[in-house]
Formats: sequence, C-alpha cells, structure tokens
Amino acid sequence: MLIRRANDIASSEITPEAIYRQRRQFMQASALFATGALLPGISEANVRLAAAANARYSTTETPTPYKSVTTYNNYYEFGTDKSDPAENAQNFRTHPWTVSIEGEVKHPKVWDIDALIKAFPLEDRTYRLRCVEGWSMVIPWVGFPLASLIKQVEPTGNAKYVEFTTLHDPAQMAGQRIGVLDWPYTEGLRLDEAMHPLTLMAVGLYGQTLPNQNGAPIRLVVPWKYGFKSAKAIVRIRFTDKQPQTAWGRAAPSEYGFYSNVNPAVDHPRWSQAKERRIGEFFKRDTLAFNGYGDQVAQMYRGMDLRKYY
Ligand SMILES: Nc1nc2c(c(=O)[nH]1)N[C@H]1C(S)=C(S)[C@@H](COP(=O)(O)O)O[C@H]1N2
Ligand SMILES: [Mo]
Repeated sequence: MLIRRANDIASSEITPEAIYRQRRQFMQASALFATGALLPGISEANVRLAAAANARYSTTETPTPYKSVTTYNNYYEFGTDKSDPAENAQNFRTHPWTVSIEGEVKHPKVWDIDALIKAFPLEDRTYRLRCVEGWSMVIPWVGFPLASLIKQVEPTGNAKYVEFTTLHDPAQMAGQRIGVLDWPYTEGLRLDEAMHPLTLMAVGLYGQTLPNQNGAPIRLVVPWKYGFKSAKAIVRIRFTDKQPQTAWGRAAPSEYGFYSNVNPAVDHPRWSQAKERRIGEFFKRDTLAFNGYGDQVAQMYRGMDLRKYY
C-alpha cells in the first residue's frame, strides 16, 4: 500500500495538506484519478471532491501550506484584517445557493450550486495568486473552466464582457454593513478572458470543498490578474455588451483598472509592483509579467497600451 491508512497517522498530521499530498503521491504512483474516497474526509464541512489533475495548467511550484491559504485572506465582507475571514466566515451559509446566468446568452438559467458542481468535470489545478498588495501564494484549486459553462449557455453576438457578482447579505456579512466598498462586490472580464482555458470557477482547494474564507461555495480564479479580480461567493454571472463596473474600480479608479493584469513594469500609484513576497518566504522575488502566464495570455492584449489599460 502506497499510502498509510488514516488511522495510522497521528491526528496532528491529518491536515488537508497532508491528505492532499498523500493523495497526489498516490495518484502519481498508480495513475489512478478521481477516486474520491481514498481517505475519510477530515471534517463534515470540508468534503472531498473527485477531480482529475490537470498538469498542463498547473505550476509545479510548492503549494503554500493549507494553514496559510485558509488563514491569510482578503475578503472584506468578513473584515479587513487578514485573519478576519477565517474567524468571521465560519458560520456563513453556502447552502442553499444559486448562481444565476443572465444577460446576453441564449440559455439563461438559475443553477443550483450542487447541480452546477456536478455539471462540469472538476480538475485539480495549482496556480500562483498575486495580490495587488505585494504578496503571493501557490494554491491547489479544484474547479472547472469557466469556458465550459460559457459554451453551454451560448453567449449572443452582443456579449462582449462578463460581470460577476458576490452575494449581498449584510445580515451574514458584517463587512457589508459598513462602507469600504460599494456592495455587493462585483468584478468583470472581457469575454475572451472569461473564455480563456486558464480561467477557473473554483469550488475547492487542496482536494476539498472551498473553506468559506476562500470564497465558498464558488469563486472566480484568474491567475494572470491581481487577486482582487478573483471574486468570491458568486451568485450572478451576467453577459453584457458594455464593460462592467467593478467594486474596486468604483472605489479607486486610478488605482484599480478593469484589466489589472499582473505587471511588474506598471506601479500601483502608491507602491511598486516589481517584487512580491511569497507567503512563507523571507526574501522577495521578482514579480513576473502576467504573473508568469504570459506565454498563454499575452496575445489577448497585443496592440494594447498596458500602461493605459492597467
Ligand atoms: N467577494 C470578494 N472577493 C474577493 C475579495 C473580497 O474582498 N471580496 N478579495 C480579493 C483579493 S484582494 C484577493 S488577493 C483574493 C484572495 O483570495 P484568497 O483569500 O482565497 O487567497 O480574493 C479576492 N476576492
Ligand atoms: Mo488582493
């Protein structure tokens, strides 16, 4: 047996990260995918997800420890300190939940979250995440390409952009009872960006359902853009002919542009973007153009002045 049984492992060792690593090693050794039930789940809240590893779209860099991924968060609906979301989102209700697909599509539909998660094959994809504040992580997501959903709903000829909206529920999200942003959080992509194979709808990380603080039950992940483009807790995906407003764009248009592609050559008005601190590392590393995904995404911006379209 390539893996130890769960009851041979000291309970302190049974972290989602340890389980994920073992499962990955096991899969690599046996070429067995989507088994889904190799080890018992560690808690009822975090359900294991059956997903196929996608090496083509994954970095081989070491994932940031589960603990950091789930306790160092930006999610202003639950507070502005990095430790706030892990504490304040604990009782956030992610069921029942619907995601409405609307606007310029031939097949608008209000999806039940469980049906949506079952409708498209899930993949394990490890991506870099670069926050506009200057830190970065490597996160093993579970999700499906947004392109799969878009193909199914068939955008009309008028669809040029896609708008994403987070749940608006001030009773549950204390941050929405105060200012900071004009709630709910909204984000947007151009249709070709939304269709790009790297653009993911994430429903899990480290092989399990998303922790609430990371955007359960479903969030966007756009790895070549600053982290704030990757909106959490999505309830609406709307196809439009006009460029959507974004929450950060409304709050500070000169600081947070619509594109917000990671770009070490274009500074934030208040700080440099040339370097970043990978969470868990001491020395800063150079920030890469398009967060290192330039080979795959740069052609979408050919001919555009990336200083103007920041
Ligand atoms: N709804 C919502 N989505 C959000 C945010 C937020 O405040 N609210 N913060 C963004 C920012 S600034 C970052 S860096 C990432 C962080 O994702 P993580 O906490 O899963 O690492 O979420 C993004 N998505
Ligand atoms: Mo961020």
